[in-house]
Amino acid sequence: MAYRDLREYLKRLEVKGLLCHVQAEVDKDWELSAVCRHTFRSIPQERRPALMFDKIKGSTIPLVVGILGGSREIYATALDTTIDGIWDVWERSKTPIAPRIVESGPCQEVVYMGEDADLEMFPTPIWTVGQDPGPYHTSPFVITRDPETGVPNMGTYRVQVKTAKRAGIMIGPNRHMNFHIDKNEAAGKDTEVAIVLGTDPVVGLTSVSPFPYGVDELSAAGGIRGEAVDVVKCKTVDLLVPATAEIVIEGKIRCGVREAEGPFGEYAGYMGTGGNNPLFEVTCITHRKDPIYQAFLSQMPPSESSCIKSLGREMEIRRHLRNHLALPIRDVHLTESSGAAGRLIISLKKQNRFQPLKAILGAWSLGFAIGKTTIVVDDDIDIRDSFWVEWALAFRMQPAEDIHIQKNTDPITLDPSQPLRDGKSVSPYQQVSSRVGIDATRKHPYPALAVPPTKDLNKVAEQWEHYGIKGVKLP
Ligand SMILES: Cc1cc2nc3c(=O)[nH]c(=O)nc-3n(C[C@H](O)[C@H](O)[C@H](O)COP(=O)(O)O)c2cc1C
Ligand SMILES: [Mn+2]
Repeated sequence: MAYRDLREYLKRLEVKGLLCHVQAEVDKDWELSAVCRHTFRSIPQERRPALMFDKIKGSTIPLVVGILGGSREIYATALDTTIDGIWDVWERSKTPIAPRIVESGPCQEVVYMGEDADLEMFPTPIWTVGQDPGPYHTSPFVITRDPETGVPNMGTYRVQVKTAKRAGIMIGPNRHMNFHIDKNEAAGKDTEVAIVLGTDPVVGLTSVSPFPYGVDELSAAGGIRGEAVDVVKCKTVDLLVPATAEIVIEGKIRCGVREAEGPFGEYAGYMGTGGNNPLFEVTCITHRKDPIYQAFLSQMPPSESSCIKSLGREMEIRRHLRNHLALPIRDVHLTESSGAAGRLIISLKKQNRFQPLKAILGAWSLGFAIGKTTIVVDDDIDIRDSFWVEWALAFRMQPAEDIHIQKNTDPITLDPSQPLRDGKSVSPYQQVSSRVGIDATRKHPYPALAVPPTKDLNKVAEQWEHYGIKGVKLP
């Protein structure tokens, strides 16, 4: 049974001991972000809890963060599975189930129209204090519709709350919402928008994951849940939103209007430049009684953003390499420190010498900018442990033969190492990057491993206590 809503899911996190309530009153304008940073920096991923701030200064609305991507365990719980089951559950997105329209839903229990619709009524935090221009929604599920086909799209794009009525949205190049804005603007029209905050967890996971253009993320979510997402009609725009959402902000992107937005502390760990970006004007706000506000932690890795992105993208890459290119892939990993973008590691059970390069080029051919450094290793290497990846790089790779550099590739737009042009930084639309692929697989028969015989290791493990060496966790 799929989770009905955010609340049911939070209960499950609590039962599993994965949600920590912060009962002290916290100031969202400086303190909250620092509490999150310490939590993510100091608690290793395997033990990191999601956080629920019960008392935000000046607000009656609690805030949850880390609830989708605080850790892999949390992500698996969101999908109602185990870490090993994530792949199979995610595969269900390939058999979508269309949303089911219902007459009414709790997301519209409280309605604010016109002047009463105030974007500043929520405890929206300031994330990089002193550098972000103001509060940002980091976990908006932004729904728009293709004006030609009528197919909806949902994606997560940062939203800067500017005033009670206006917000800025940063939509990267090739993001699907841009196609809708472009088509509407060509016809001189505004773009209707619904910003959804706080839903059943699968909806959020599909909002941040790359599906091909034309796939309705709410249908993909239905497929994963094994049950349609119930949706209701918005009050002021012609869009459908999850009926059990905590908060829905309805409004319009003004045709042809662009305004300063950002800068914003980004997932690469640096300030991302702002720019002239679309302007959103609110027409209506609806929410549940006693709503819960959801945010994603981004900025410096490790973050919720990099954990979420790594899992969604790893699955897409793995699917492509295995299912389309028939490569014997064991595992695919986008590292947390690279913000699940810059560094891609692939392990495979090599059958011939062409497969590592094929895996590298196959991953690069996907439409999202990942793997500026892509490393392929044999299937005996644990690619989630950087120690063993470095071991493979040290002893299974010869630079003159095994490094492949590709120029003129699409960029990771928030990567500050982009070369300057005429001494100036280049806009995301004009950046051109390059990539390196490293084949760190064995190219010929290798000497035996220099470790004690397995039978001796096993025997010693069996009688380990007898040696009195404490603090060792044997495999
Ligand atoms: C925490 C988080 C924040 C994100 N912020 C943005 C953003 O501000 N702008 C953007 O274009 N993409 C952002 N993304 C990536 C998009 O959500 C992602 O690429 C998604 O697939 C976009 O949907 P679309 O493919 O339907 O356009 C963010 C992802 C995460 C996990
Ligand atoms: Mn999409």
